Amino acid sequence: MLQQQIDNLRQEPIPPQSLFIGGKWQTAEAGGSLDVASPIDGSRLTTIADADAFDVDRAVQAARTAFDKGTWSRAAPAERKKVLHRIADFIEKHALELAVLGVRDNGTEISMALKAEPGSAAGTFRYYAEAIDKVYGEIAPTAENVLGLVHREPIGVVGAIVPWNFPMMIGAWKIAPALAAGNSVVLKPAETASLSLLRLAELCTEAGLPDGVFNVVTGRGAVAGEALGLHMDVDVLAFTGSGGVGRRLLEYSARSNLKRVYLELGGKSPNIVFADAPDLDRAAKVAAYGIFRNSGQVCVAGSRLLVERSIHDAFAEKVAAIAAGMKVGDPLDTATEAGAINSAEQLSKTLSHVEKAVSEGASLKTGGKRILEETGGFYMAPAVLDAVRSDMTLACEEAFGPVLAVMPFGDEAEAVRIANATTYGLASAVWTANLSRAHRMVREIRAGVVHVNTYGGADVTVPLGGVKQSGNGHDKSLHALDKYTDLKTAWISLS
Ligand code: TXE
Repeated sequence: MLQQQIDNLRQEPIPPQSLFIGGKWQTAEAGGSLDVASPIDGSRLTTIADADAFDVDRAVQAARTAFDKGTWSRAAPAERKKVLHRIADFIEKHALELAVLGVRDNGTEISMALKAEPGSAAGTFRYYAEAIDKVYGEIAPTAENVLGLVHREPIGVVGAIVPWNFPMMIGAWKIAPALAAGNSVVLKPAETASLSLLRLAELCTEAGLPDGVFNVVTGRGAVAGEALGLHMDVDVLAFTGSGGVGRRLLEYSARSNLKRVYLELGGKSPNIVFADAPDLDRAAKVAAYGIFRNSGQVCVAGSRLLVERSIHDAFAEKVAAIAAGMKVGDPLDTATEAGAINSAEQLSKTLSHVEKAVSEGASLKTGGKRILEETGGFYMAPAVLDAVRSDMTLACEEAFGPVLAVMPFGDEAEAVRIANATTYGLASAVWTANLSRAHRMVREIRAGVVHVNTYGGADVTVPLGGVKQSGNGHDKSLHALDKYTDLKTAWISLS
């Protein structure tokens, strides 16, 4: 039944897409467009508008006008809450349509996309809908003759730049708290994953979000993204993507209006398995799924598997066997466990990571080759590389594909050393039955999240953010509201 519905939706033609500015579809001023390739079979799916600085300026102006008008920014939080809940209702009502559209664009397996994309986006809108009418200001503990009031206000125009791996989920992590707090948003999706976010913008308007409060400009990062980053009237930039672009955004801010910049930049996350892990079979399965789902295109993926030497050989074999048995292929088949790589470029980048690792001395245990080439799509067999050392490229650089680096360690101190021998610090995990060791590891590992006896679980109630070069600031949880609100002090003399 579900498969039949998906198969019907996958046939639907996708018309050429426009920009969504001021609550309306608008063409790019210069008339440019970009082809969108299907990761499923390499065919031309549709086109998106190729926005330039002029279009970005129109979107920012629409956002600023809406903000200044105050219909949204000054609405009672309880009113914004109603609209945000309606947006969540609309996402849920159109969940399958949104998920299939997103998968046709980005290649994530539908079993994961359904939960992670519309599923999590709707939950995120509901969370911030419920949160925003419970956020209080403060009365400062001043002397008797003054009153110090601390107000929390929306900041203004938020520019959000998001990647292709989970466009709706990551988009919602930024859009929902920004809107809940009363800001206007201009969103720039990735070139290869714009479609579901354009549809989301339309649904937001249908749900009652005033025109101009949420705008979407599609196009090239180096053009539309740069214009958003340099715009003098954007107050906050919220970004998920590569470290290279993150650095540029900081430069844009410095060269323009010192807008605040929040970065989530991926990782090289260690998944550490001690010999006393409670259930090694489960640990092996979770380790494999923790890197290979969505074909490794996950910022928190456990891409370095650190295994205690006494169990290393057997454990690496187990993980390699699970990887070799994973069902990779058509992302719109509900049985598929790992879908397509998002683009031809990303596929070749990922394959070259495998080649380089082998040339530097790693041992390829399984996978690492392009598969299903006859479909025209971008598929790769999950790769497990053993005997990886911290000085190898694969241990240092994010492959952002289905590539697992296995690294043995001798004791707890060595595990900590290897785990922290990276410029990144996003996610991590430790598997052990020893409670004291688990707590010690949580303290010692420099990462935004440390999982214990699991990998990758989380929900909107807990913050996600990195340390070191994985970025700054947090998505999700009540803490995310700090990025999209400002504190204002009223100092009132009572004498
Ligand atoms: O990311 P980019 P790409 C990592 C991962 C991957 C690598 C490259 O290692 O292999 O980045 O992926 C916009 N000014 N991650 O090329 O380029 C771009 O249009 C402003 C980790 O897709 O960082 C898109 O909307 N914006 C990751 C967004 O930035 C610019 C998720 C991300 O694209 C721009 C994705 C510019 N000059 C990739 N250039 C994670 N943290 O989860 C590009 N963009």
